[in-house]
Amino acid sequence: MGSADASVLALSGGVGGAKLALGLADELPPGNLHVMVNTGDDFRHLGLHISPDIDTLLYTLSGNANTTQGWGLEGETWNAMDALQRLEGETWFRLGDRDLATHLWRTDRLAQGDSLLHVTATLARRLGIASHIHPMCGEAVRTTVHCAGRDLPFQQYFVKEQCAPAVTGFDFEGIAAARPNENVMGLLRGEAVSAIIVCPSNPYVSIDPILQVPGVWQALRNSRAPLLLVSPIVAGLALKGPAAKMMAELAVPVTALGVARHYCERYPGLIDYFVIDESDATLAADIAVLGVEVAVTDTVMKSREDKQRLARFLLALAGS
Ligand code: FO1
Repeated sequence: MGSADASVLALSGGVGGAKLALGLADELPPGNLHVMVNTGDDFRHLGLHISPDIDTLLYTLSGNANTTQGWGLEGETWNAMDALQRLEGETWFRLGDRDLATHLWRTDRLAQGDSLLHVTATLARRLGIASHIHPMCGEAVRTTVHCAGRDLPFQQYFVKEQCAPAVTGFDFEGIAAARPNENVMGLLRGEAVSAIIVCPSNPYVSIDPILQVPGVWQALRNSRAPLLLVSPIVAGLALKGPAAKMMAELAVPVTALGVARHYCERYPGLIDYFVIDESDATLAADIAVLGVEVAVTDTVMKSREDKQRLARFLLALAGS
């Protein structure tokens, strides 16, 4: 690290990724963090364009996230949802009163021809965020979850059915026609990136969609910056969300080794450092056989200090 110009590129889904992004933003000079965010969870609901992972990043980095609930804004009120319920409208996906302003504004800007890339950058600036939040692409990519006998749009699987159906696979509709975020690709070409950090997000539905936008994982692999990936599985459990349940249903060992194999098989040569929790230290030798450096540290982020400590560890590792 060292240079004030050195940027860090993080890849993130929602909650788990946003925690590390917050730690990185705290540790880096303002404006030096770039986060490339999954948009496979995006969907249209009640006529509005919802970008859940982008909004989790926006609300977390601006200090407004409801961290207990895991999504939406702190101190939210629900008058619109209550009124919608009285009208017997759809309320399974809950949009808070202030959160609604984000979706209304975004939907209106997109309808006027603005791009998701520009709309997101403007939202971040207006929320006072110095870091750069980059949707993985501007085109619509929609994650479909294949479950025994039926295919579910992501939010129906995740929110309406509470991740209960057993999964058999995933598809990212529209991905073949997607073009990677040009700002991120420009950053990678310009060689100002000193580290690429894959946050501890869900491999299947948060990080895979980003890496599978045509050209993205190859550009990351070809970058001179070291790529560090933090395992989202710690001691056989996902710290947040359905990753562990999905792995079990796909008959993948629910361990950091299972995660490492997933990435090393699909994206050969991508990972330089695979970062695991101290509780998984015994897996280090088996992971190293896959051809990556293994680093062991406390990866569990409960407090703000935990997030900053992990960020410092990763930045030091990238500079070593
Ligand atoms: N998650 C829920 O579990 N229930 C909700 O009602 C819900 C509403 C919601 C509204 C806006 C938004 O940006 C996100 C919202 N989420 C909700 C979270 C979201 O569906 C998931 O956390 C992500 O898609 C998974 O990363």
